[in-house]
Amino acid sequence: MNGSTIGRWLACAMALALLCGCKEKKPVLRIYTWSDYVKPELIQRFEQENGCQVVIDTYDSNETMYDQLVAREKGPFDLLFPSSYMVKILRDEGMLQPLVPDWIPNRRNVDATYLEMAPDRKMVYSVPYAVTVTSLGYLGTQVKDFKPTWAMLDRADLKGRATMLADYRETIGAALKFLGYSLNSTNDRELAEAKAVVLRWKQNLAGFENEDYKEELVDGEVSLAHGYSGDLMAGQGENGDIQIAVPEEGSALSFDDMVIPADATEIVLAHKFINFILDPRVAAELTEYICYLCPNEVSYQYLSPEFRTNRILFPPPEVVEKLEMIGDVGQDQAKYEKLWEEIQNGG
Ligand code: N2P
Repeated sequence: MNGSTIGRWLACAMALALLCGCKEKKPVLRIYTWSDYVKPELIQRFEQENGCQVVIDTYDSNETMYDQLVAREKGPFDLLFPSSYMVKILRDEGMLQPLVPDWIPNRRNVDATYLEMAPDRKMVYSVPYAVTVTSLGYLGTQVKDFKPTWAMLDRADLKGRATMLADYRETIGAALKFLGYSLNSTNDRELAEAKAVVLRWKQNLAGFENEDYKEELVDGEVSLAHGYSGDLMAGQGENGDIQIAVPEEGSALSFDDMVIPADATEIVLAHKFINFILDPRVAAELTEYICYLCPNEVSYQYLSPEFRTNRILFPPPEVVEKLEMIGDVGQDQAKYEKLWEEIQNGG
């Protein structure tokens, strides 16, 4: 066989392999999660290791995700990343399936301190993905005399240069904390007071935003933003003037968890994904990319000193004691929805 015959055979073989490859249908893992919440390289690694395709769709709040699931306009999905209070709502409504513990051996790496605070401590339906400490981000050179207090949102010199989250449990929660109440309050008088505070803040704000505030702070379009800790931290990487503080009146602590919906089809692959994320080295890589702590105790040794000593990722005890987990308020969720509608329409 001469060189050109071998060449032709090789070309044929390659074409055949390509053809077979195209015909072979890869399983597709459909993920519905928050924006900027995965590291693309890790997704590629998972795809390669498991011979699958991962398709990601994003949402900007728990409530958007819930509404989409109910409306069935997207999906079905194989994995969701709701906050713990929303996990409880989904579970109570029969929208989740229990996890198979034996398929997630890396569950043992989850940080027990965080697990103790989680509503689903035994990880029956959910496994923690990342922790958020809701904070205030601000531009150090633009905001004079910054004080770590929600009262910053009242500052007249920041009129039109501040934003708050378009996430009603967070924003009404911030007002409740400012007033000295629980951010899970269901008391009508306390909620009415909180509404009045948010309406007052609204007069001073550029708007309520869940995603755009990060770039706006980076670009200096706004000087103060109520935001999710990791988004603010990631912004610091782009603009070194950004500072982050947790208001002294206290703030929200939330976990986003990995859950498998009841109508998922790639159940084994979804478990493999959860187990992959819980691998200590993967978790450390993810923490450093998304800037939210993956509460994986074994992973902490792999974090760079800069991340390991970060006070937003690992808040000191005096901050932790002021944080409160956003919890499910049951039927009273309707009160929050109504209040939020009034806030959006009023003022
Ligand atoms: C990611 C926001 C996720 C944090 N952009 C909300 N808990």
